[in-house]
Amino acid sequence: MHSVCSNGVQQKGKMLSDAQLFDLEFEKLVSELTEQDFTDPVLTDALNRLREVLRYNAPGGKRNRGLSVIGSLRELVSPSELAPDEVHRALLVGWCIELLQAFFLVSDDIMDASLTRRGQPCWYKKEGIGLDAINDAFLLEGAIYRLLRRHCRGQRYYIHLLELFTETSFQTELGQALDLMTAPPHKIDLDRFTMERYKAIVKYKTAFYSFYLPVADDYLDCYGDPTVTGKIGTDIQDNKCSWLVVTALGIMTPEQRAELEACYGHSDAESVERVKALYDTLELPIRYHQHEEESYRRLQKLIQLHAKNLPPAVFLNFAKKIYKRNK
Ligand code: DMA
Ligand code: MG
Ligand code: MG
Ligand code: MG
Repeated sequence: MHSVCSNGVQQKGKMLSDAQLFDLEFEKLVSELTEQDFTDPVLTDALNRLREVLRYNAPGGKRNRGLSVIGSLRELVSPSELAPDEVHRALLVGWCIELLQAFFLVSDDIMDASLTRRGQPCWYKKEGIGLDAINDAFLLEGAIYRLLRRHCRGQRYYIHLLELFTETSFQTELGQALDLMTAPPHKIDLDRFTMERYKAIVKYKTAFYSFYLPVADDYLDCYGDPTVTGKIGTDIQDNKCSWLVVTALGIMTPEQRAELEACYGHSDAESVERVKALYDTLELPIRYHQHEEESYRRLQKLIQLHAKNLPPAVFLNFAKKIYKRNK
């Protein structure tokens, strides 16, 4: 029997935190998807592949998005009114968000020609995987809807939940399209990099699906420590319209612009270093931290203003996790 407590569930006499419950749920979901759903023996190899794809790509992140579902539920419903199966569904929906994230990341790393993710080689970079990873990304996406169907079909919010996932996916895909078309390889045109375009990209490619404080992502692409972030940045090489380059363009001299023109979007180490040196001269790390603080203050005000019927913690808890993050 499970009995629900304020910040965890008692299981076999042991108190488990939400994070621990979340991890246990993953193992259940993997066996459900790979052992119970299809029993036709001709599918064994495909299901083994699915298991491998799930295990390599879904866990291993910060799990901010996934854990925020159960976290928000606990802000909204008092412990005595929270049924164990509601807790279970919140964990499950949390994993569906992590699967959506995994689906986007597997594809994103192919498109961005990235090398590492979460401290290990990107999935498509693994021996023998390559572009077959495209279908693996589809498997991750498909897994979301099988799980939602199995566990939430009987809920009155089922259709809304499905629409939330499909709408958010589409918004993210539009954001990825903008991100990619603003960064055509070998066609360096700094005039494309405007603050307006930058904001549209981050709003669609990340904010919708993860409440991201926009820009933290871009800063870490250049200044993050790969041993901490688990990924090596590629924005400069990929000619990306990032917060750093857009901000730099707004404050640089014509001479500095000519220098940027000559080395942005090139993948050799010397060009990348020249761009970074330019960023340092323009004191972008300091400007970024000022911007981050301002954004956080603005966010807190907005939350107070608009979170009328909901506990502000639902929004604030997430913002707190990514404010001043280095990962
Ligand atoms: C990634 O944007 C967006 C999605 C939807 C995965 P990005 O390429 O800037 O992410 P990262 O820097 O983690 O590769
Ligand atoms: Mg990327
Ligand atoms: Mg990308
Ligand atoms: Mg990025």
